[in-house]
Amino acid sequence: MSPSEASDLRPEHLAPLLRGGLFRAERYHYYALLESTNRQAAQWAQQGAAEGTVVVAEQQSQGRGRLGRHWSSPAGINLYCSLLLRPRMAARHAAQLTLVAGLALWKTVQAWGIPDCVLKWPNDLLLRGRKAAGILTEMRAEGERPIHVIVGIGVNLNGGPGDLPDFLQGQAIHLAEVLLSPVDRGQFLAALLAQWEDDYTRQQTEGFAALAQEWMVAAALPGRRVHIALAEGSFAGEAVTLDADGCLLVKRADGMLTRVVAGDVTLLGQE
Ligand code: BT5
Repeated sequence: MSPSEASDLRPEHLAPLLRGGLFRAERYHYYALLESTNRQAAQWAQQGAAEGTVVVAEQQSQGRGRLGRHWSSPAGINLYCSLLLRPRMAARHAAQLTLVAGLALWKTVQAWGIPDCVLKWPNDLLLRGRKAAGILTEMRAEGERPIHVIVGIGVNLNGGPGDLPDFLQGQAIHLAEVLLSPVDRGQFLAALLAQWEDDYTRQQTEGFAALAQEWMVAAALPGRRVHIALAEGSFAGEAVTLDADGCLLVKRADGMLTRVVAGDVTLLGQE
């Protein structure tokens, strides 16, 4: 990693790129090394930090995925960032924010000149069938009211296969492997934050339904047959839409609508 690659997420580089709405320079916190940006953002939240606080680290020693899984976070090449939100919505709908983040990320990657990326419900961005990014949403709530929500986004940007641990070889990919040139991490983050703010504002003012169809398109799902693997078994059907809880509605062959709360969704060939 060269110093210039390392420097482009530093506040002095990023501040002029931020457009100054929700995500302002004074709410941007940059670290060389953290256990987890989500963890640090939660600490800021407990101390009363404002919505729009952003935590970024060059490297994470205990980057987190869902269900206690690990997020590989080598230094200086990728993006590890967490957004602190104080949304006006029911706590049970917080999974929508994972979907909003995915949509904003998908649009940002598309605008970067990578048209063949696709969202995988609920929290992955795939490129050429491999995982390029993941989202982890964590919440503290009192009853039905979220006190804060942390949306953590990890994007593989400038690494190559040699930066991945053995167990991720063939499963993960970096944007630069597709672009064949490095991504300016500061520009990418600023674009992502601007896009996130637009989509989040829509979700907060119009409701998630205003974004559901866009999300379905970003996941290449409308009208597609999908295979759903659940803990209790699997089935195939046609993806219909996302409901207010962020669950995927799938129509089975017998016409029955099934609500997928947690499961693995695979696209089947067009029939
Ligand atoms: C996720 O979990 O995909 C959510 C990842 C969120 C990471 C960000 S980084 C900033 C913020 N701070 C944190 O501590 N976390 C967030 P999940 O769907 O559970 O996927 C985890 C799985 O993805 C692992 O079990 C691996 O198989 C795979 N994986 C781990 N690191 C990866 C990487 N860098 N690229 C692609 N796949 C990876």
